[in-house]
Amino acid sequence: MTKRQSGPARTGRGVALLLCLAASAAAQSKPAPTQDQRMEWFRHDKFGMFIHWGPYSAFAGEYKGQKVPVGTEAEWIMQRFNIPVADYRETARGMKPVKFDAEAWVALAKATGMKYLVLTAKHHDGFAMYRSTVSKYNLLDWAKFDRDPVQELSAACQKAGIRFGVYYSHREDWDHPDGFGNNWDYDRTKKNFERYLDEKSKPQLRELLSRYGPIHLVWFDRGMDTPQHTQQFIDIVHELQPNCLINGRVGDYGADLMGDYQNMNDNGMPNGGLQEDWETPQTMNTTWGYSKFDQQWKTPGEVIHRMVEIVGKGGNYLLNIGPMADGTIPSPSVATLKAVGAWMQINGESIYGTVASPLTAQPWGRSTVKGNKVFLHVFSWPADGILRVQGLTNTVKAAYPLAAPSQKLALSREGGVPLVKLPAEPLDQNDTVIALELDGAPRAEPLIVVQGSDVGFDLDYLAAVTSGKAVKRFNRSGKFHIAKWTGPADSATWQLLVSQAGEYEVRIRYSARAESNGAGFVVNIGGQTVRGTVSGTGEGYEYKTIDLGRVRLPKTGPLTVKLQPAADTGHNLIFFQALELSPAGHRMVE
Ligand code: FHN
Repeated sequence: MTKRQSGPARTGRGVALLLCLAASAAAQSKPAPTQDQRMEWFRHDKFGMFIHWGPYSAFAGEYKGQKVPVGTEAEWIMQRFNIPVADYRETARGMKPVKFDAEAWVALAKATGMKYLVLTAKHHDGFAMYRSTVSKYNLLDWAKFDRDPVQELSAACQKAGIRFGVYYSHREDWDHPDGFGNNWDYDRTKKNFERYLDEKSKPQLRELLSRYGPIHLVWFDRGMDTPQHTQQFIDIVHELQPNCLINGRVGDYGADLMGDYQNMNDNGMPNGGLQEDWETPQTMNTTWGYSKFDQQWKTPGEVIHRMVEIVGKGGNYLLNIGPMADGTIPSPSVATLKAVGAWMQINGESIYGTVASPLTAQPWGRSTVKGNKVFLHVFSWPADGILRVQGLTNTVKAAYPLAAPSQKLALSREGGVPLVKLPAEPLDQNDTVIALELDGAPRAEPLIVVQGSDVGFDLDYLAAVTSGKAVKRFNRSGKFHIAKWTGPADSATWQLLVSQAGEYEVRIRYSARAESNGAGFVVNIGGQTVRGTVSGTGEGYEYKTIDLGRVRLPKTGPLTVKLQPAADTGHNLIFFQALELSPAGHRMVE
């Protein structure tokens, strides 16, 4: 017997609506997560899968006999050959990914040791890889393929414990008459960008964030024109999914970071030292979208070495696959990912939850750090079987290969440098990881900037020790700087070794916004004070070199240089690039 409900009948849709309302009420009653809380998983997980997949995959790098050159991006084929919208749409109509298997893709990511996955829900070509009610130009309505990859991947990720994210090209859209980028079909002067944002970009973002369960990351690309527009996209994400992260490319590349973390340029690798959260998107060959011509695949060793370098510098690695239009993942990339996964199975502890290492690159490899352990990644096996850990000042309590923890390795010290007696043979041809247990958090000898024969010093972010709020950052236009200093407690200090006494010219290289006009800073050079006044260089990142006068360095030997704001400003003083000390009359090369 069926029990009759009292009150209005609950249809399936009615129940869903009630659940939705209850969920949103619960979300509203909870305080919004702090940025640190939102970032927790990202800081731990380190390694993600990027997937570029769309109608460009069907072109596979070729249009009417014209080939996208290897080394360039096959997903840009529409733009490269100015393919008319009507033509491109015909190819998009033929997209039938019958071999697409969300669970297999997610299983591959998981077996590789990746912890998050980001799919191109819409790339610059404007085609949605999910059922969109905002635009019929999507895989289901346009190509009549009756499966929704965003839905299937989201479900498969949830099942496998992988965090799911979507890439959404919010500014660039070559299909929409008002979107950015297509000036071959559409007249640039007649475009109403605001209309594109309101009709397509923002509503599609809302769809993605309200239909597919938890979205852990929205990966925007190519920036946005104004901070106001950027903020509107950020607000949509925060309104619909308060825990969701937003990558750095959400905003204008020439303006301050508005996302949760910074992105390097494509395949970008910083020299190190960044004091912010960052991620680098990287390719497996030389393109993001599938190209049948590009066979320049990275080897498992190259992928592992890059991962270690990225993670050892404090970043995240978002490694791309470019499936074919039918859903097949190119076999060379599958083979590489499986080999990386085998290494991760044994050595994942040296990657997940680690932080940047204070040690610089070593002749034999690199290092990563977790708590009181440093993981030595041995890429090339020392001929004498002794690992010299340059710069590490801690007492080493124990050493063992991560692949064989019971095999304790003999320790000694030579001239203050810790030595580890390695096993007879590498345990892994690409990277044998040796764990060192230390007496505390890893500490490194301070970096000393040594003077070249007669060229003086270029004191940049890399060799600086920052304190207070001053931090080393990347600017998305490809440059590194120190920013966020607002008062005298925020500083950068360098240790130098002077080999030539005499008269030196002092210059500073920075970019500054108009708000800093007239603010002062102080450079202390071994007890001598040089003062400067900031003059704005423009709204973007226009680095200028400014003369600060001369100092006399009376003797050779160690010298400390310190830069700090002269007074509290309440905002970032400058985007500092370098202090130059050059023997009088000698200008440094920029
Ligand atoms: O233009 C895109 C490109 O096609 C690709 O999506 C990469 C991935 O980081 N992002 C843009 C270029 O920076």
